[in-house]
Order: sequence, then structure tokens, then C-alpha cells
Amino acid sequence: MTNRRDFIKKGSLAAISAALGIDIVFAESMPKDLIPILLQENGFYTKFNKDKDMVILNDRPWNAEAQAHILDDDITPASKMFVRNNGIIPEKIDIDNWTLTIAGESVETSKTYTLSELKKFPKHTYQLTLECGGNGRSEFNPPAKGNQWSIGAVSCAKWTGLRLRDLLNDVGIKKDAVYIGYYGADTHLSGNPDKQAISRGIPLSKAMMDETIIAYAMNGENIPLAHGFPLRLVAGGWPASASGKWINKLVVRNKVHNGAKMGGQSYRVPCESVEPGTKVPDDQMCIIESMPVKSLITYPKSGAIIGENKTLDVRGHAWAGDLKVQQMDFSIDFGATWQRCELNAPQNKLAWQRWSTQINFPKKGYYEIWARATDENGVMQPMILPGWNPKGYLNNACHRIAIKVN
Ligand SMILES: Nc1nc2c(c(=O)[nH]1)N[C@H]1C(S)=C(S)[C@@H](COP(=O)(O)O)O[C@H]1N2
Ligand SMILES: [Mo]
Repeated sequence: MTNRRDFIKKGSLAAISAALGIDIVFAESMPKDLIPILLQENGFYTKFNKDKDMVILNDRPWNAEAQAHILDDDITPASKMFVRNNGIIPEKIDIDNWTLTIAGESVETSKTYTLSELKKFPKHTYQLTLECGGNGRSEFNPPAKGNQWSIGAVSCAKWTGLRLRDLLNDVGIKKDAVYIGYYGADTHLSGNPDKQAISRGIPLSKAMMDETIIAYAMNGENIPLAHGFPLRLVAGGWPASASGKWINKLVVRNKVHNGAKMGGQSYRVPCESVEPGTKVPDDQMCIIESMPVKSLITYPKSGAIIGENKTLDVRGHAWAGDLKVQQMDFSIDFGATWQRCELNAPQNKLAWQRWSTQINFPKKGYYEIWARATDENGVMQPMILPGWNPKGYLNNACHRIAIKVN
């Protein structure tokens, strides 16, 4: 498949061959302005240091997701972390002069901090689950516009930084403060410098949690550029859109923050459930807060083949927004019966939890493994697509994989 974007400016044939590192055998038949797939891909994979099994959903802005089998690590490495951008990633980052300003009508006095000042605050490290509100969107019918995420827009890396609470206490906030909004250095797709690609936030109660941090490191290193270098708000368990990247300003608000993608239909679902396809007025849409219970089977890869009478090790992760996962079950008979899996405690609050089990299959043939998590309130993942909503958020249906026993 090619589209118009595959035909943008390119260099000479010689330059292309050099970049590929190999001759193009039928070069004389190659359309004049075609960019070889390998080069398009290299653009993303090498530029952002991503695993070859990441799947690109969009190149302007860059959006890419993981596949379940590459999310098997306890701590998601940068190379396997989904990339979700609403605008254009800032290219020139002047780390020596980077500052974070705290402003807004509910701050006592506006204050600006340099990175080294921020690094003097007590340092905390947490493993935090970040899932895009639109993860699973591709299954909604009628379909929802936007990146067609399947299951891979989730990560759980180790983030290091200062508590947002410590910063808010340092600057001082007024009694009427209810919400924190973020501003980042990425630019709107239109190129208009006065427009924000996204400027969302969190209520004060979430901002005050121990685990809500302003991170300057990820997995023990500088945050990778695509994930918010040099400074990122991380509010685990909530739609990852609340975790602003490249942040240079926070605003303390006396009302719900009204930045880009806070209002309208963005990151909102109908307050009451609706029939699929319904147009829902903005004032009947509610902001997504804690994400619903969900899980992934990260080993084996779907389609795995196993010998008869062999025991199969199966494992994955489960998470439940601000809540803990209480129980994990699997089924090999399309949900007719379920068996308990082993489930580990999270590394810390808001980290995903490892689950594992061993499966013996009764005879040769095709099977599906279905995995289902239950949160600490007893709420389970649905087996089929949950509540349809106009923008295709919050699909937490059970993950399934195929297994052949022969
Ligand atoms: N400044 C800024 N922050 C942002 C975004 C963005 O486009 N710009 N995208 C948000 C969304 S919608 C998601 S899902 C996460 C994605 O984080 P990641 O790319 O590090 O995985 O970042 C959030 N923070
Ligand atoms: Mo997102």
C-alpha cells in the first residue's frame, strides 16, 4: 500500500541506495518519487530507537504502538513504549535554560524553577502504568475517528522525579485551587505558535497523590525525546493524556482546566451509556479519570504452536487505574469455564501487576486463551467490547490469543 505521503521529496537514486546500504535491483521500474518502505520505517525506528515490532499508526504526528508479545518485560524499556503525539515533537531542547513555571489564578505567587532547582527536591521513583484513553479504539463499531490503537498503547516504565505535591507546597496554592493544567513545548500541527497541541491536567486530589510526579528520568536515564525530555508530568493509572510531555508550565486553576483537548468530546465519554452511533452533546460528556481494569497476555505470542501433552507457560500484566488488581483468571474454552492465575503484588501503587499460569491442553487442536482481570472492587473486564462511545475510549475487553496444539 502506498499513499501520497510515500511520494514526498526524496534524494537521488544513489543517495537512496546508500541510505538503504544495498542496491535496488529493479530501480529502473521504481516510480520516480517513491520512498522505499525500509527508509520510511528507518526514519521512525532509528530516530526514536524503537523495537522493530512496534507498529506505526501515523507519521504526522508520530503515533506508534507495541504488540502484546513485546510488552513482556516487567519494566517497559523505552524501545517498546508506545508513542502518542498530538502535535509536533520539539526538536531543539535547550536543557541548560529549560524552566518550569507555576502560574494560574490559584497560585499564591507565580514562580519559575530551573531543572537543577527541581532536582533538589526529594527524589522519588515509581513504576507507573500509562495507557492511552484510546487504546483498543480499533474495535469500536460504528468506528471512532483517531489513531486505530489495538492493544499496544500501554506502558509501565520506572519514572524518577519530584512529587508534584512538594512543588505545589513550595510555591503555595490558594484555597480555591481545584485543578492543575500542563503546557508542553510541542507545537500544534498547524504550526501556529499560539495554539497548543494538547493542554490537559488533573484534579488537585490526583495531583496530591504520592505517585504523581514531575519526572526528569525514565528507567534510570534521561527521558527519551519522544516521551517528554527533559520534563514530564506522570499521573499513572489515568488516561496517559493527563501526563504532559516536555512540560514548561503548570497552571493551578480554580476550575477544571480548559486547555486544548480538555473540553468537547476529547478524552471524554458519555456520562450515561448510549446506544452505538449516538451523537452525544458536549455537556453530556464526562472527563475520563481512573482507567478501567485491564490485562494483556504477553507470553506466548498469539499463534504459538505447542506439542501435545506439553505444559505451556503463560503470563502477562494486569492493571486497574488507581485501583489494585485483585484476581486474574484464564479460559481455554471461550469463556465457558475459568481458572485462577497467579498474581503478583504491584511494585508500587499504580504499577501493573505480573500474572502467570501454566496450561495443559486436553488434546490436539485450536484453542484460544482468554485472560480476565478483576479489580479490588470486584469489577471484571468484559469479554466483549464495553460501552460504545463517540471517540472510542476505554475498551478494556479481555485479551485473547490463539494456540495450536499438535
Ligand atoms: N505535550 C504533550 N504531552 C502529551 C501528549 C502530547 O501530544 N503532547 N500526548 C498525550 C497522550 S494522548 C498520551 S496517550 C501520552 C503518550 O505518552 P508516550 O508517547 O510517552 O507513550 O502522552 C500525553 N502527553
Ligand atoms: Mo492518549
